[in-house]
Amino acid sequence: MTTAYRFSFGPWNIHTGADPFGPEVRPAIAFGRKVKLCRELGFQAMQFHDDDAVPEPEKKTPAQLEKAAVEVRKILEAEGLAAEFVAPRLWENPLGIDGGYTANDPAVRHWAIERSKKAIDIARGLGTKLMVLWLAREGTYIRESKNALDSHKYLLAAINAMLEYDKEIEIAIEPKPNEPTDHAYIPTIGHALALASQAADPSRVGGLIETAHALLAGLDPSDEMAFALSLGKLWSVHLNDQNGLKFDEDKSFGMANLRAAYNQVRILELAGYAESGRYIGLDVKALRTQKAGADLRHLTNSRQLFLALVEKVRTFDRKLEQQCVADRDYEALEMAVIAHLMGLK
Ligand code: GLO
Ligand code: MG
Repeated sequence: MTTAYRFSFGPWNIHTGADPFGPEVRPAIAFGRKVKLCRELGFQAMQFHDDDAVPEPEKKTPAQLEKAAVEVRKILEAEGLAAEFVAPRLWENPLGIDGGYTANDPAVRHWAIERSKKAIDIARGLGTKLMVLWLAREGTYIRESKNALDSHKYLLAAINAMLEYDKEIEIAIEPKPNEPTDHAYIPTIGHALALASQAADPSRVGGLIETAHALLAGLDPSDEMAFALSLGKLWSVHLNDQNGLKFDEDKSFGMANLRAAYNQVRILELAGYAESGRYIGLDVKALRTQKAGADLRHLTNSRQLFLALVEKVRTFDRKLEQQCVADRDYEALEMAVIAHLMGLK
């Protein structure tokens, strides 16, 4: 069995700290330094928002975008890194305040699609064909403010426009049930893949599952992953953790729900995810109040815990598992899992 898991994160995962009620607690780190840290910390790829790679994409032509992205690709390659994906960051532009693809204003919907095409130009320059759609503001705070029947048609039209713009590009939808909106339109991977099945080319639309997003939907992240894996549609993951229904914590992987983390690793192992060549993305953030100097530990701890859990999955007593299942003795199976995780004899 290979141990060759490949890891990635995005520039937003090394960030300035603050909570909504307090001052920044850490200085920002320049992009060039983040790239070096990426390699030093044992990661193989970086993930990008379009404007992480090329600032102000709206002001540039497709050729300019691709050229600028090629320069970023050279910086990555100098460190032996690849770009995993590009995500159009619609949610930070004032135009997209009420959603982009599902905005009521047709001019905004047009802008959102054009901006997504620019993200595709950037992906081309970076040398990746994977686009991630985190549908941040594609939902509502007030249900009556949009017609949800139309919203789903608009989402499909936007996906089809991207597939049409570039025949190579593949789209992974990253579902999330809430935050920043109250209700998001694509809350789970089931919704994402149902939409994908209706796209002009369903073979080029899949999903990215984030642990915390499944937890926020009250679902088991490993079952969400299994659903996508069974359809050949898990094209990336955002492993992290979430301590129940609170703010969007992006905690280090396994730090709140160790057993659930074990089960995510177990399902990835059972599916041979490492062999698929897909990345283990860690969408984790340093604790809001963590001071500078110790603010990279969320990445290294998450990676270390993931690899430790791979070992735990591989060394679990399969015979005992089969015996417990055959005997329908689930108390024994559960205790065996916990004893294994805790190193009890
Ligand atoms: C926020 C999302 C966000 C996306 C990223 C890539 O909750 O998880 O971090 O993963 O913007 O699209
Ligand atoms: Mg994410």
